[in-house]
Amino acid sequence: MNELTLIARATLHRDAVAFRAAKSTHSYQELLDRSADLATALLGEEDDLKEARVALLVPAGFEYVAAQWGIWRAGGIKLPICLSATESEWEYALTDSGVSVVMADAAMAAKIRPLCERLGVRVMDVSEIRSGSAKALPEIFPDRRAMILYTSGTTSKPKGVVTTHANIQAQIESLVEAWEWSAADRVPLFLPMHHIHGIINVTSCALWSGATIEPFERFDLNAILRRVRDDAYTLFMAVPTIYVKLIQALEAASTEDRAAIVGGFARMRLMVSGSAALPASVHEQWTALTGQKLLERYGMTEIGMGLSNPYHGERRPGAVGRPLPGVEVRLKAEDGGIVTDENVPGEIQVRGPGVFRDYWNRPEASAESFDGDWFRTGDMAVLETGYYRIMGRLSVDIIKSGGYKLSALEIEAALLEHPLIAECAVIGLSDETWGEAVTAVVVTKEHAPLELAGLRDWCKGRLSVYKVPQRLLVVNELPRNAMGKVTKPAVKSLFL
Ligand code: MLC
Ligand code: AMP
Repeated sequence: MNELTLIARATLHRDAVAFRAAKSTHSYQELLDRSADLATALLGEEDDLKEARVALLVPAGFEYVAAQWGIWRAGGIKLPICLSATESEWEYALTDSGVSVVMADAAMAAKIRPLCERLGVRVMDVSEIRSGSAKALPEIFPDRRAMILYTSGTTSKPKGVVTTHANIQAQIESLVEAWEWSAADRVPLFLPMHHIHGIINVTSCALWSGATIEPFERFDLNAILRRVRDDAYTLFMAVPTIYVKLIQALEAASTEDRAAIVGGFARMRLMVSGSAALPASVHEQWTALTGQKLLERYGMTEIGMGLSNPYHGERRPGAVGRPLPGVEVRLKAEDGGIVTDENVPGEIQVRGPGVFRDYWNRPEASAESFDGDWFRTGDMAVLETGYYRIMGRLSVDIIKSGGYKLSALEIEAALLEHPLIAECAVIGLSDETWGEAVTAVVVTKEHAPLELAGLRDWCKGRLSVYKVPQRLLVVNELPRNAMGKVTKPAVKSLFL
């Protein structure tokens, strides 16, 4: 069969349960059949979508993956978009990537249709696509482009990270090997499906292995804890904010409930944390509560996963371990030299088959992000007794909140539209639950008063919920250097 390996492998587990949800279960064979139907519907009269961009706006679960595989089997590039984004965020992603079709479930189709009509983009409501009419599908070679994920960074607008099928396969194989995924695994899926953590680490690794995924439409803490207590899972993957929320929930539970839930966590074979720094204190609290030693790993949309504590061996709080299989990592010092010694900091640079192809339609940004064939992550690290430890980011304009990467510049651009804001600087301040809290420091026009609650209300509908400032400081002027440029370290020091 001329299929992509991820999809061909489903034939090894035809009757196994791929998705188990409260109301339905779906086998791997159903995934193959449904994705063929959706591919056929997408193709219409064509033989191959030839890398047309298809946006995906379907909640996590069977239908999401069937649509994802359908796009790939038809030869398209999948662009997953955030279910809770604002209309202007959707518009940016659809126009920047030149999407021709949006695949959505009935509810999301209704929401996005007015925008699509304005943009001249077709909406395909997957709930209207019936089964049974699959046609011959094109052969897809691994060097074809497969996916675009929008990522925020040091530019005010997000950039589309393009990965090929070969990149995706390399990212999956690395994790399946390192963390010993198998068909016996059962994993909950509650992370957003427009980022690699949910798409690759949870869903694609599980499906590669013949494992079972239990999807939740959102992070529904109580529903998840009920299933943990039923011993529903062997594996658990989450961002640090979720572990903080789980600790709070366990501490608030009755002794009896806590013991039952902790038992479920303790019996899992592996619990992973990543996407943002896991404070050593949270790592230690989790071990004290459940007996589980979290495995912390480091990754990025552009590279997949790069560094990981070991599955067997020491899992060190505060550290991210060693390079994963197939990944090469080096540290580049500020003076341009390659770091060869321990305890000397440098920028993490990554090379390997999992590293992305380029940023969509941004040749300059793509060229700048590589140092030869090494990808420049913009994260600083140091090697300490054999393990890497992340020290922070080179850019103060990148904020990580709840595991989401946010651009301070994008939030500043939105805030400057506020009728009372003359100038602003957005920073991330350390926060126990969210890792960093989006914080706005503003100068108002004619010193008009401005309250956080009012600002937050104004932001809703303009910025996704996690980009809305959590803290606000109104000042008479922003700290500037001798050149008149706002200096963010000085802005941060206003809070000390
Ligand atoms: C939401 N809220 C926030 C917030 N996000 N407050 C502060 N900071 C934030 N970042 C507020 C909302 O306004 C709301 O307030 C309340 O919290 C509940 O909102 P919610 O959206 O329902 O929250 P919840 O479901 O609890 O979400 C928390 C979360 C979510 C941690 C589950 O943020 C999440 O799924 N994060 C994961 C993101 C992710 O997958 N990142 C990976 C990127 S890939 P109110 O007042 O209305 O109650 C990557 C590479 C790699 O990084 O290495 O993996
Ligand atoms: P994203 O661009 O959303 O894929 O986020 C990638 C960024 O998340 C990285 O560049 C790091 O800054 C951060 N990150 C991911 N995992 C970790 C970790 N374990 N510790 C610290 N930072 C992390």
